[in-house]
Amino acid sequence: MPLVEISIEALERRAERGGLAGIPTKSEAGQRLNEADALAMLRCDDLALLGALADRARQRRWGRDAYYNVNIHINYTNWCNKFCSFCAFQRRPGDDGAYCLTPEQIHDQLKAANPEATEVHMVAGVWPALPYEYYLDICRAAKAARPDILVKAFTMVEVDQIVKTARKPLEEVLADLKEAGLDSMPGGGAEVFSERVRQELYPKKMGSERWIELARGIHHFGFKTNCTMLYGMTETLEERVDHLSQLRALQDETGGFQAYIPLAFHPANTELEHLPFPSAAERLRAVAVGRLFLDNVPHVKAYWVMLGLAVAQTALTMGADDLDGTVTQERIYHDAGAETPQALSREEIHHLIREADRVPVERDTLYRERRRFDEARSSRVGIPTAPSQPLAV
Ligand code: V47
Repeated sequence: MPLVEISIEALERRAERGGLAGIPTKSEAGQRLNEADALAMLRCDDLALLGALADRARQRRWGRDAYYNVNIHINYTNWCNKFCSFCAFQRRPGDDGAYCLTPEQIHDQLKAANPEATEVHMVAGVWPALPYEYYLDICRAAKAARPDILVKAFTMVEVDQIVKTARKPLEEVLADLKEAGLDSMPGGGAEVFSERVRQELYPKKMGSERWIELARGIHHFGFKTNCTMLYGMTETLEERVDHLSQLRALQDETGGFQAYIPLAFHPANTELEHLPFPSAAERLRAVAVGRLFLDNVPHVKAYWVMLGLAVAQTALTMGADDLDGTVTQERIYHDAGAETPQALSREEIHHLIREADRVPVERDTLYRERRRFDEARSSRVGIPTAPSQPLAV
């Protein structure tokens, strides 16, 4: 029986047993959940119930659609002076494996990359000696190689450095970046907005106030961004709730976040290697709670690179409506031990989505629909039949 036919009374009876009394009624009525509700949901081990509630909220907004895009990741440098304990990607110039791509290299990589890609996602480490022109040049290089591609680049941490390097007001920097080809921004760099955790694990990175101030300025300027939460380090559940609450409050003010992406901490090759990778249940809970609590953020992304394919696919039935994209060449999570493939083909993404009983919808960076693949298994547009074997996870 489809979940939509389960009565509120039945959901409430079950919610009471799971410590979530009242949450189904509020959520179904479109009433905002409060911080105590969020904490109860993060503590709740009735994942099936949470998933069902989140799925109903997703379904009211997106029906059976599940989004993805055809994208390319370019992590333009791993030089970084922030030395965050959770990061396996950072290097100092001269270290083994350290690199910084020139604009020409970025141009050439994009020329050679999947011709169907509509987005390049460029994020990297922070290195103050890189000149202001470098950031403009890499946007220009991307557009020169692929005039039709949308450039989504620079987390708030990178923007903070770019503004310092430019010695100009944020608005002028954003205008320069826009002219150079920037179209939107990703969601990273927020980590978790707890001053206690920041002092312990990433003291050189800016605090939550600056992150919020930059995001506000960027949204007011007119760029859309995403938002994230890096969870599974040493933060408490209360600190996770506070983070989500701050994101929701900013979204009420600006409406500039397109998608929320819960980022599960990958400990391999980091100073926090002793910590466990969040369990599949915890990763799914993070997706479901994101959907239910962040009622004003339209999309919840199941970023398959870090969730794993099976969990990302299941997340499509527990609140997520987006799988990110084909993601060629990602480095940040793979350096931290992610065992997911380096890229997925469009066919593999369609297969994951269809097997979750959803309809693949290709979007661009700004969530404008490009193509809907609502035919059964074979395609009108030449997409081969999905593989009959389950995908490796
Ligand atoms: O800010 C770094 C996180 C972020 C690790 O907006 C780690 O569409 C887990 O934000 N384990 C960058 N996470 C990536 C990012 C992102 C990814 C995909 C899509 C979008 C989007 C944004 O990755 C960093 C940090 O929070 N991170 N190291 C790690 N070991």
